[in-house]
Amino acid sequence: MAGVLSSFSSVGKRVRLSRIIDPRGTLIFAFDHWLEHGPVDFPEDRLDPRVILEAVVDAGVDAVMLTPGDARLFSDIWAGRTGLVVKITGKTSLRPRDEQLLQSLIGSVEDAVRLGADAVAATVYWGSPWEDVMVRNWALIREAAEEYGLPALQLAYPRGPTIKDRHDVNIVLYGVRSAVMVGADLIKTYYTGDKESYRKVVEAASGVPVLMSGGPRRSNPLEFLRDLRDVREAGALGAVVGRNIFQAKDIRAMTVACKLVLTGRASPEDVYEEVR
Ligand code: FBP
Repeated sequence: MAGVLSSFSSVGKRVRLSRIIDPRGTLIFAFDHWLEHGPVDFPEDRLDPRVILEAVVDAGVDAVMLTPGDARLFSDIWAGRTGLVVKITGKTSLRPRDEQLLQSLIGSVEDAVRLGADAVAATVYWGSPWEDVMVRNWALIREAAEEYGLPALQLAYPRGPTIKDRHDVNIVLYGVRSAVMVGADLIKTYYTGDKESYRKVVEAASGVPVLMSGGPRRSNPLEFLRDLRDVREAGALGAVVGRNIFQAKDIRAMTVACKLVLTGRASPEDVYEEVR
């Protein structure tokens, strides 16, 4: 733990991060999809957010990442049982296509503090026509979070008209390097598809912990579990996963499997039977 945390001079940040970071491999559950994507992400039997959240918390994630409204509404599920990251930017998929390259402010650092959050999160689409707005918002968020000793996680997502392949290693590490330069305490970004290239991404972060963003559900969970193993072996801190968990056949089993693989306590093949 000291390794990851020692670079943080703020006592508050160190204490809060220690509540959500497992140095063996951190698993954070992302659950802002109703806002970001809408019903398309939720099959008939997954319409109730409480059922999903209860299963994931019960299975033992290190933290949940929620919007301010959901964090308040579902505090009976997460409080005292797991860490909380409050994401204070968002957008819907109902917007006109090109405006989906903007994440709007949906809350504040003070909201996160009031909710008892261990970190605050915000997205920057590096390369978007609205990059300027998101970077300005980020600067204000980071500064306010600093005041409270609250770690600031950036979802550093390269996305915009000049970007052909958002998983390209040079594009991903450009986004990561940019996130470091604007003061992110933790960075969540895309997987580049293999261990060697992800090592470069982790190196570009200059010691700022990197978490892989889960992405759309893989039809074969074994492939996803192998990615988790590889990102960990590449030196990343862990992963922030949404769809690959809440759209899994068995949410609880998939959560446990992800955690075991990320912490190196089981191989993807060991746990595959439980989640296939
Ligand atoms: P997933 O594991 O489902 O990809 O969740 C991670 C996340 O960053 C969510 O926080 C967010 O809602 C979603 O991905 C964004 O997805 P998209 O890349 O389609 O905008």
